[in-house]
Amino acid sequence: QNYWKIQRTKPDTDMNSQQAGVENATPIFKSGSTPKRYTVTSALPYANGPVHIGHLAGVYVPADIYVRYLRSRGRDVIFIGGSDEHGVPITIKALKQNTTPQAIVDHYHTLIKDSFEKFGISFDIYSRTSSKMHEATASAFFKELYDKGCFIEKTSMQYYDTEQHQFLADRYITGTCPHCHSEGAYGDQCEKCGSALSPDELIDPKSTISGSTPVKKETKHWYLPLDRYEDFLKKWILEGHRDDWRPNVYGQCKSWIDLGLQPRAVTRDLDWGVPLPLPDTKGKVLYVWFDAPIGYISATKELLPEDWEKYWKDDQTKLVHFIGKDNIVFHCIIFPCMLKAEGSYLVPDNVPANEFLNLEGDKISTSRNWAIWLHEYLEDFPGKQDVLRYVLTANAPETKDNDFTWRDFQARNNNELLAIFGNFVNRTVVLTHKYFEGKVPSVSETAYTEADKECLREMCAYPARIADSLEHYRFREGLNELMNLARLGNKYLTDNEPWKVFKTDPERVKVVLNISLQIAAHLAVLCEPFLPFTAEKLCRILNMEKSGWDAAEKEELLQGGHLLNPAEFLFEKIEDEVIQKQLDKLAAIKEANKKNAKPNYEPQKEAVSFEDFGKMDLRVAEITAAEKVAKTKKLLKLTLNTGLDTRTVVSGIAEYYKPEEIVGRKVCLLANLAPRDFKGIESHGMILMSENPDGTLCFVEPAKDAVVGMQIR
Ligand code: B3M
Ligand code: ZN
Repeated sequence: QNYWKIQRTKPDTDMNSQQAGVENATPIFKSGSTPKRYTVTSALPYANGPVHIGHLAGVYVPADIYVRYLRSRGRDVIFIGGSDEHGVPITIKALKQNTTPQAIVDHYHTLIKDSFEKFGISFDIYSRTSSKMHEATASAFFKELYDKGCFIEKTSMQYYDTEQHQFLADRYITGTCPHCHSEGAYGDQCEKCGSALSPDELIDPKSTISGSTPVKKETKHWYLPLDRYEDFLKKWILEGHRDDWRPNVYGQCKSWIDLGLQPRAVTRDLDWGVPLPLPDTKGKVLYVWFDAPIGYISATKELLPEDWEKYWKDDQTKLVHFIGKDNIVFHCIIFPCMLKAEGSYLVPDNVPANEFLNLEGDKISTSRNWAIWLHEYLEDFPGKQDVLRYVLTANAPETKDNDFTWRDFQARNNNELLAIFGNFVNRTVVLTHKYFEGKVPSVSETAYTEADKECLREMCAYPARIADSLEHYRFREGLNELMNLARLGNKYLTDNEPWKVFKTDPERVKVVLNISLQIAAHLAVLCEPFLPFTAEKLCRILNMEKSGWDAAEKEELLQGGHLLNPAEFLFEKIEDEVIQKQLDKLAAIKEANKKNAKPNYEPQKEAVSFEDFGKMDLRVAEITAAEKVAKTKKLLKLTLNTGLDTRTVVSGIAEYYKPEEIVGRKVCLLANLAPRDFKGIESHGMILMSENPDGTLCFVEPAKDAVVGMQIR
């Protein structure tokens, strides 16, 4: 039984201080107005493992495209990153590896920082939350809210592991999610449905340290009363950002607010974290999700000791948080309530959260090593950072979860980057060297045909078109427009066939190559946010200075007579064996997972009466035909001989069985399950399958001599 002795944070504070931090003039950027400066943050990755392609696609590549574009427009922008070094995932890893949390974060902070740098994620600072600057900033922030009476102080009964002599919060406790009923939800969040939880809400909680069932023990914590900021959130988000926040973000905020906000604990009984700046609170630290977002502020202070406040407190500053969808509630509800309570900080103008990226049809999972790790990619594909940036942007999970496959990676490199972008630039430069000693041919506009003029008009429309996509965080669309510019050049060159015309009309070829070179130069400017390594190489080939976005509004970027450098390949073909090696690596990981997977014995369900059991019509059936259900990955349409009749049953086993290999097999059928519709196919019954520890499914098969149609009792 939880009991709350609600004590006012400071007895002498009067009642309205309990409303402290609610009625204040938090600076809010006027959406749509022109910002004087930008503060762009990207989620601080936990320093308990490397970065993988899901992080890159979800957060860091879009953020980097956005800031590179803003810099290219000459805007005043700071890009803030860093490692999130507190939190239970880190202490659990330290426990498992018999080392200290500091050793864990030192190792992974360096690995992450280094791999971001090599991948061209262009932070202005990449800091860390175990820094002294952060500890001072976060504890001062907490103390300020405490002194203003913003917190509720509450003594309550919390879960405690008697074997480990430790309170259980966040990832120290796991159980069934009360909302989506999936296993493995944590004390602070369910990763499956994104709900923020408190340990008390978990069904059948267990300690993740000892596996034991925890007991309740009294402890005191401080809570931020989110419910007090409901009016502010409704006005700021539900009214103010209905049209410009992504539907997935807006929708999650709306359901959170509509569900009714509860006070959230902002402190924990842990010894790894920012210590509480209050007397007699040894062994208590700030909750990681209270301290981590303040990491954006402390990193800014580190970067700009004199000027940092302009980037966090001036309503001419546009604040944008790049995150994954599992961080929405923390960046759109909890952190803004903290900022609102403090009163002088900006709240974000936009939080363009991406959905999740899967790998070869399966959820990326650190614990199952089911990922493509950035540092390993950089080793296996030296010089191919832009290929991965390209593929992750082209497949970005901007509105729904998406899938990365190595075959698609290879196809996009070979058929798009190489065959369109690279091929166009290479032919243009090689022909200019061949026919005009590498000099941009001088031409007069009078020599332009109508088609030439149309092509140049099209080319000059791209800076504004791509800019519009990027200003509105539509990065896939922006990249596709960039490739349309490359397609425009490729088509123009192919249609004009300078290699054929040169013999008879070299003057014409001068015009064709001059225009093609202008397109190549525009690509060098406009591709930089997406493909910075390619932009650098292309500028070198064209012997041109890196120039800002607005230069690309001009038609002529390379004057007649300008000397190019020797041609180089921008991209190279990725061969099948290179991809096969990666696929073999993943197959080995899948195999290892299958072997090592520990069975998760689900607790026995509640008792049922014999009568209830008797209502089920279980019988032996035989599969007489099987086929895949079109446009689905998981479904097979089966024809069954049940002894009673021949019927159709749809079964979600396509990932585990090929149709041709199961015809003739006997199965256990639940024959009287109410019919259900799957993609327009009516299914009459259900085949019994068992789930293996690694999540794969297998048949529950009757004995060889079982007779088709007979009852199973
Ligand atoms: N460390 C990342 C995560 O939930 C989390 C982000 C903090 S941003 C302030 O994976
Ligand atoms: Zn859930």
